[in-house]
Amino acid sequence: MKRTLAILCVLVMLFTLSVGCTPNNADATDDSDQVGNLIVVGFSQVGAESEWRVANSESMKNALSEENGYELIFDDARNEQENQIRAIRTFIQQDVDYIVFSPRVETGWNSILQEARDAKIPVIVIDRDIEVSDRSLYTAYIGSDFRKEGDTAVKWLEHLLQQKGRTEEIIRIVHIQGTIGSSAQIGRTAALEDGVRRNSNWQIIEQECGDFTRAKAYEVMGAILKENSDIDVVYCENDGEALGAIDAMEEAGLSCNTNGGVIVISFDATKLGLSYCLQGKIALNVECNPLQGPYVADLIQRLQRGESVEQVQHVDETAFDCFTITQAMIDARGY
Ligand code: GYE
Repeated sequence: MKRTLAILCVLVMLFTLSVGCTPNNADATDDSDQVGNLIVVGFSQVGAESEWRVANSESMKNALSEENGYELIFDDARNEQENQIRAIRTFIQQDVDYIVFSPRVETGWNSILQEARDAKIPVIVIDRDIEVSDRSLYTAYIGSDFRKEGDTAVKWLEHLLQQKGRTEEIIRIVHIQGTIGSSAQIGRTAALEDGVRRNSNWQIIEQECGDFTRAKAYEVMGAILKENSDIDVVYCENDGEALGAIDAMEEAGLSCNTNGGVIVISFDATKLGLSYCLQGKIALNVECNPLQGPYVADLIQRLQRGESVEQVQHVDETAFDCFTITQAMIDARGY
C-alpha cells in the first residue's frame, strides 16, 4: 500500500509538473524557437550622407525585420572606413550568421574579409563594390552598375548637344565628384572622362569633390563660381550635390535649364531630385536604386537553402529627363 501510494505521489507530482510546465514551456519554446530561428545579420552602413543612403538604410531595416525572421545589428560608420572595419570585427566576435556592408571605398578590405572567412561567416557586399585580391573573400555583391549609369548620362548629354547643334562650340563642364575612391565615384567619373575624350569640344574646367553631400557641393560650387561663371554643364555625382550646386548657382545669378542655362546632370533620382527635374533645373537624373533590402533578404534565403548564388547582381535602374518627367512618375516612386 505504501509502495502504491509512493508511486501515486510520484505520478501526481510528474503530472503536476508537466501540466504546470507545459504552458510556460510552450511559450518559452515558441519564444526561444523564434529567437533561435532568427537569422542574425550584422550590417555596416557607410553613413547617412544623402537621401539615397537614408532610403537604403530604411530598405535594409524593413526587409531584415524581426517579423521577416531576422535580427539586424545595424551600425552607422559615419563615413569612416576605420569604423566599418571595427564594426565588421565586432560582428565576427558576435558570431553573426551573415555580415553585410556597404563599403565607403573600393580598397582596403583584404584583411578584415580574411578574418570573416576564417570565422566562416559569409559576407555580402551591397551598394558600392570592392576590389580585393581574391574575389572569393566575399559571397556576393548586390548593387549598381555605376559605369553604366555614367554612360547613360554621357550619351544623353551627347545626344542633347547634337540636337541643339552644339557639337562644334566649346562645352565647359564643371565636375563635382562623389567620395573619392568609392565605386559610385569611380564608375560615374570614368564615364564622363571617356565622354570628354570622345568629344573634342568638351572641356572639364573644374573637378572637385562634393563628397556626396549637398553642403559640400554648395561650398565647392560657390568657390568655383568666384573664379569662373562661364559654365555650360555641371555633372554632379548624386542628387545632394546637384541640389547644393544649384543653390550656389542660383545665388550667383545663374539659371539652370536646357534653354541657354546651365545643364545639370545628376544621379540617384530621389523624389527630391526628381522634383528639380520636373522644374527643369536638373536636366537628367539617372536612377540609382537604393531599395536593396529585398534583394539581400532573397539572397540570404537562397543561401540558407544551400542554393548557389550569382556573385554579382546588379539592381534594375532607369533614367529621367526634364522633357518627359511627370508628377505622377515622381509620386509612384518608392524613395
Ligand atoms: O549615389 C549617393 C550616396 O553609393 C550609390 O552614395 C551610392 C551613392 C549614392 O551617398 O547618394
